[in-house]
Amino acid sequence: MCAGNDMFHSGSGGKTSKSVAAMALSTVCVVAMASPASADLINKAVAAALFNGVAVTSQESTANVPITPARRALGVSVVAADFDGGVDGGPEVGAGDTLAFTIGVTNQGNVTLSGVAPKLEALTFAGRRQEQSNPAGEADATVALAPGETREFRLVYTLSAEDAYSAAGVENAVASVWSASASGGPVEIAQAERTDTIAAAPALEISKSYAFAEDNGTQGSADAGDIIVYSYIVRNVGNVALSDVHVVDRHGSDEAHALTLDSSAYAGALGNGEGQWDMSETTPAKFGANEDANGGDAVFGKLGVGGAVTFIYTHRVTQEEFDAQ
Ligand SMILES: [Ca+2]
Ligand SMILES: [Ca+2]
Ligand SMILES: [Ca+2]
Repeated sequence: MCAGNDMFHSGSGGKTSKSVAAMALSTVCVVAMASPASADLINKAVAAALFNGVAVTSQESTANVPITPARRALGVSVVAADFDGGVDGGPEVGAGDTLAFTIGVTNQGNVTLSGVAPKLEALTFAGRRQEQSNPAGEADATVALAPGETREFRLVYTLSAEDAYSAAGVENAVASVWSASASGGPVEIAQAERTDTIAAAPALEISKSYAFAEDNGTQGSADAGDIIVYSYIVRNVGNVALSDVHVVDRHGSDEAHALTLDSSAYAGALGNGEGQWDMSETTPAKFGANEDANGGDAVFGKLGVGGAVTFIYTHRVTQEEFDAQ
């Protein structure tokens, strides 16, 4: 590199064969080069001038400047982790929905690094480790980072049924550990950790139907004394298991209700006779199991996600109920 003489920096051994005044009329060239095998920045300076059109040069003056050792280091931070429950099915977070991580990777060393990418070290749902490799996204991009530079990567993970339903409603049950990588040799990396919660979304759906077991008076219409079999299919459409599932069916249009059929208040045996409740599993749970340890009542103990149970009540229409319409 060549510069005006005001840029001249003296090192050691800066002798010249001509006066400083002569040099002031000319330029000073400083040659700088770095050797990868050396920890020094090698400098060789030569002074040059003219005297009556004839070149005058000095000897070489060397001043090797020690350079800072190369340090390859990446810092990682989890900038954000966003669940999208609307990808698959309802708005609650469940199977097929996504968890998008935004990972910041910073070059904390003093040399440019290439092939930089975030790396998922571990992802657990309610303590169960997910063995999938990196989530889909920009992790495969080959990125170069200058010292001090940060790049954010977005990676999208798709939840399995087991991921979603084992962790839903459990505080900080989703845990991730992140690091990063770069090409061209070892890199110092400080890992980053984060925990997240899949919000519980308890939800039930009921579908009611009826059929006449005894149809007196007007056919196909309820008369006092008819026997109607009511069926209620109750489905868990949320993302968490539900306990003590039962049906409350209020007959009559006024506030007092002429009759309330409440399966949780039933103390008799299950069956299909008049005045009896019956109950059975209709659909297995998508995750976990439907469980009803206590079979002696008309309350279903635990309905798993996606599971359905059918309640049946065999009812003789009362005069009061008929009058209340
Ligand atoms: Ca969903
Ligand atoms: Ca009838
Ligand atoms: Ca029960």
